[in-house]
Amino acid sequence: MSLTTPTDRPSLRAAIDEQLLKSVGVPARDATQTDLMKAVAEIAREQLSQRWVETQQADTDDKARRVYYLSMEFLIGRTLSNALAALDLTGGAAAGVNEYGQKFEEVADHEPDAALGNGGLGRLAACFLDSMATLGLPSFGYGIRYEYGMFAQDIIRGSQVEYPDPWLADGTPWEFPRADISAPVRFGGWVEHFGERAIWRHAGEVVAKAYDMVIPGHGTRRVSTLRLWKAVAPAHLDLQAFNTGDYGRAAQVKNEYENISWVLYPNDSTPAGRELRLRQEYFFVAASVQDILQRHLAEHGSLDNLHEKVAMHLNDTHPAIAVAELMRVLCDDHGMPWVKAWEITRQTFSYTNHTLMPEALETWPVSLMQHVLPRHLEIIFRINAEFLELAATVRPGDNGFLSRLSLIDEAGERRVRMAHLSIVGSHKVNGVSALHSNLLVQTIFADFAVLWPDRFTNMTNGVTPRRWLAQANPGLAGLLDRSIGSGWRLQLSELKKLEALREDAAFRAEFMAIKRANKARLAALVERETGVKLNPDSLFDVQVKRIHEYKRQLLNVLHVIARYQAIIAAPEADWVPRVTLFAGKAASSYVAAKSIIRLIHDVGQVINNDPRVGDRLKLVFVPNYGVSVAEVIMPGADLSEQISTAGTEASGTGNMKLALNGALTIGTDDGANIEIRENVGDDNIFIFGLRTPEVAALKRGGYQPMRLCESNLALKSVLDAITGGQFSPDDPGRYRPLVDALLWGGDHYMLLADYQSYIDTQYRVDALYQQPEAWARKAITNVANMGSFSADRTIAQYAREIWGIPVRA
Ligand code: 26V
Repeated sequence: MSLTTPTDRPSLRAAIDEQLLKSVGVPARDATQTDLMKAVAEIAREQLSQRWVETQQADTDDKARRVYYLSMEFLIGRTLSNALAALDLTGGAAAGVNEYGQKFEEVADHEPDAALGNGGLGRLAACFLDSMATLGLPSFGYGIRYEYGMFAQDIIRGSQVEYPDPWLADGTPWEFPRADISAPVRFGGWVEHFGERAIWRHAGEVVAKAYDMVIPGHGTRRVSTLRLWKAVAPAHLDLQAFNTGDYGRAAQVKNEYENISWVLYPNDSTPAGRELRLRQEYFFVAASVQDILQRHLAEHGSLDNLHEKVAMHLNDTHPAIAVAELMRVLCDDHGMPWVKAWEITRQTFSYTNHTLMPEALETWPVSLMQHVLPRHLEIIFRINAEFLELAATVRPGDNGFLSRLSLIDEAGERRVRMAHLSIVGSHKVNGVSALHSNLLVQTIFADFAVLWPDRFTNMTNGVTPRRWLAQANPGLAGLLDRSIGSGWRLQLSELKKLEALREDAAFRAEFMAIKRANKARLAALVERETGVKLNPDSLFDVQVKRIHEYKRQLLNVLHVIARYQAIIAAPEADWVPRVTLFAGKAASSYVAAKSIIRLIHDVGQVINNDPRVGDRLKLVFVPNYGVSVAEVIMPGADLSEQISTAGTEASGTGNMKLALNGALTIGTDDGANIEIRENVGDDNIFIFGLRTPEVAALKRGGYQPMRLCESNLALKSVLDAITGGQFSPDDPGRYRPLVDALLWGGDHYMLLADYQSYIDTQYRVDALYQQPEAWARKAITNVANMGSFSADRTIAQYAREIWGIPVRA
């Protein structure tokens, strides 16, 4: 099957006509762009359905070993273009749409993003599904069918405002409701014991209903399934209240159950919502485990070989309760002896950690767990008792060791440590970059690594080249197809062939012309969204990701202000025109992150409207960052900002998408930046700042940010401009807290320690940009060496080393 974009396919005009009538319900002559989008989607849907049926049939016939990826988040984005590409219908659909006098890109723009995730962890899950399907792995993703996804971000007078994201309001052509697949999920109540046997007398029950999204593989007819659960109140509950005529009460009861799948949790949440979060986690895990066991029993008739046929993967600790749930089902529902059930459970699960940040490590109060999941709490206590007994044999008498390992944190209110449950309940645990995996065993999981050194491993993240190159950057994809063939879509290491073309001046010119066109496309988006006009010949410097102090968007802003002051001081100098572009969302309760967004806008107002600056510097913030916005930004970037404090960014995947699209990285020695450097070579990346051990040493030795400020006049002048109200004349104290956190609050993420190194490096970036041929060579070198950052490589590694599933070469 050809994987190039076909231009010579027969138009799908007739099929679109038919779908407009059959599924959309409008005559062809009245069809809007949205109608056309839906009609084309229906054509793809039908073919996806065929492939899904074939795949399930084949896997059932083979009694295949399957992998189940349990994740609270799947940041899918749009589906149409990806589905058409996988089905080899891209050219035909575009031609068909053209016959209605419409452009395909505009039609496709009417599809809302499925934004069922916060950031990197959720997008990684989506890239992984694409790779699992493409590699043909018998696989399912399991998650929640949130009615409301990631909030939509608007900017009002410089500040973030959040709006709900009712992405399903107009229905979606991409889901297949499976009316016959549902699972009861129980909560609360108490436990009764009869000798060895425990019976959970639950207090409430909700039904999980399955909705499937079909994830097509590329270059194969095989697909993966994303099965999402919706919470529905049990029918008898509705009836009771209805029969008494109390409709208000009926609705209230229904809501109490159905709110479980209403809304995606933003990254940091309020205490009020925490119980609901725990219910969400258990809800989708319990439904998924039932579904998995049912499939297994239908094929094998016994649970004794579960671990031989089933791999369940925990995407962070959010689904960790699955360990206790599987134990409960095996022992309580199927009467399996504890020891045997534990062996099977441990062989079945594996766990990926995605962050070292202490505040993101999940723990649940024992009291809350007692209230919501009393039987699971008992099971966790028993797992813990047996685990600590074993640990005590390794270091007899070392109580510190035992209390650090315990699944229960006994300091203050007793809490269940979900990461500990995940480690104890899994046969493999991995981090997401080489550095991160090393830090895990040296720091937060060091005691576990003493017990089980072989349990810990690394799986460096990757991204799918189908979405992040073929779909997002058709210009570059076309050039690659013409120059090195189309094999890179399935074998990203083919990009290495670009190294030979790097010395070809005509190739470089074409490569940079495509970059220029992508920058113009991005500039058009920026103008539409913000009203600011950008010069596409400027250096486009982008930092796009969640807004968080550890990611140090504020350090980037300090550089922008320093540059602004330098331009004002020497307007005649040979400035490289630069655009600094930000995009990203702040958690709604994260005050400092929201303040950084506002600072970006306030500084942008001043700089963008200062006639002394002109095109030399622009600062823009693209609102409502998400998958679809990223698809426009990644191809239009010259410079990728990856400037987290060393040791804080587990991996980063935006760094990979940007480099794959020909951006050079300016970054710290952190996460996957390190592996990107190893691949592209030191001369093709700008690394600055303290390294992880230096960060740790400086912290130990007594870090004094104020000293750094006092000894650096330019830095002092930048901070003075902020605190003096230059960017907020109406409210000069607005950014006091941000600056105080640096000078007086200990500068937790060490912005000032890295400041001068960062500024110096930015000037090295300018110098390179002034040599367009040298820049082009380095940009091409970056693309050429991104082969190992394909999610296909990552998934093949998981399949072989963790899940034990055979993959083709
Ligand atoms: C924590 C919580 C806490 C409770 C409320 C909801 C919620 C949602 C997410 C998280 C943890 C987020 C962890 C995360 O996204 N880590 C990112 O994972 C990427 C994929 O491995 C990686 O590239 C990024 O470096 C890492 O920050």
